[in-house]
Amino acid sequence: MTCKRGALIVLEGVDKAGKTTQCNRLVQALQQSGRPAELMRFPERTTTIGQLISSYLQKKSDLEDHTVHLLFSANRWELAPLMKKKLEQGTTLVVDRYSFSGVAFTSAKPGFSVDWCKQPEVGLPKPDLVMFLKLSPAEAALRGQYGQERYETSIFQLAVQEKFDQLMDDPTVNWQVIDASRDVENVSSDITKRSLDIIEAVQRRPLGELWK
Ligand code: NYM
Ligand code: MG
Repeated sequence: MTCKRGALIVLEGVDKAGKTTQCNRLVQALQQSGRPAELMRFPERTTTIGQLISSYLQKKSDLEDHTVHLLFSANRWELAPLMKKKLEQGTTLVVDRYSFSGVAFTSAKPGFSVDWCKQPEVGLPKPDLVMFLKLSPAEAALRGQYGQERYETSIFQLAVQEKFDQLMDDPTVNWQVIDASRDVENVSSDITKRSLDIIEAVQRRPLGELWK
């Protein structure tokens, strides 16, 4: 029997869209259906690089904007070998944010182009499916206050949403927009169905490289 590779599935969206909840539910649903699946997230705050990022996000330290962008990217690169290994072994990875958050958040800052922001991401494992959990700013506001971390303001999130819109206009990436305003169960079953389809489809397809 040939070993079927796992799928690389990413959930993206602005803060409060429900990514973390949906990633957890998806991993559970896949595991319950007998498919090997694991959760990953970026930033992965437990590594040495991740700790620098976490301290920056919590405003415990300041980092120059280009520097922090490259640290977010380095945090993905340091986990890329592990990701490839798990995918090859047949485990599907469900990832809470990826390069798209990296590009959208930094390019929402003044003086950063989308093109510059993409460069350090080129060649990373390419997601087989990126689901964008779409929630309007008005609906996000109904979900309560933003947290205390850097970037968690409605004005910045609006700029980030515009950058995501720009990034989604890219036929080289398998973007699928999910209406995240529905109740948790509806969103969850939608996401699970799309994931099962892609897991089936990628078995015969090699893993790609992002933006290459
Ligand atoms: N973020 C996340 C970036 O600025 N660049 C990145 O590459 C990634 C992956 O960090 N506001 C931002 C988006 C979020 C924050 O939040 C991480 P969380 O709640 O850990 O997903
Ligand atoms: Mg969060």
